[in-house]
Amino acid sequence: MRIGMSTALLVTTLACGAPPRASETARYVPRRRDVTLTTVPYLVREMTGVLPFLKEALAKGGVLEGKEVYGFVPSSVTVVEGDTLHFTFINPEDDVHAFVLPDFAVSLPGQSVTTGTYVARRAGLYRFTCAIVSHQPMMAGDLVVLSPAAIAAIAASADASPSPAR
Ligand SMILES: [Cu+2]
Repeated sequence: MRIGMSTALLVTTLACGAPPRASETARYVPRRRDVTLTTVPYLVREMTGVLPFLKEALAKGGVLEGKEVYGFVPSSVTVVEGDTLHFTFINPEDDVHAFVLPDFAVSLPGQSVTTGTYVARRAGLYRFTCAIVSHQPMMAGDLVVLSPAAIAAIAASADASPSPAR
């Protein structure tokens, strides 16, 4: 949902605004972004006592056979090209997870806090996933790396908005 709203805003802004001038795109200075992601169990074996339907769902022939549903919270992260992300990964329970981007991977042992640094070098939409096969494809999210030009267009659009009536 958050991605959809951000994308809609970006598309609307880009469609309505004039192209950013070179001086505007040069204004963005990449910065440090502190991002904390927590691995969260949603539909897992330990919850069969609370959610009785899970026993059948997780059993052989069930809709979650061989799988468990975990998520990353938050499941989307938005930054700007050139930013340096300082990740803190919190894995509060005993299953091992991993955080994997196309060019970055961190193992997340159970009951641990793990840190990692990543530079968002190119604008784009990147999927992050957990490397544990039984957690795929559900345990995933999106890293949105905006271009400096997109940031300039959004800022220009905000500047051009009429002031609220008094
Ligand atoms: Cu996982």
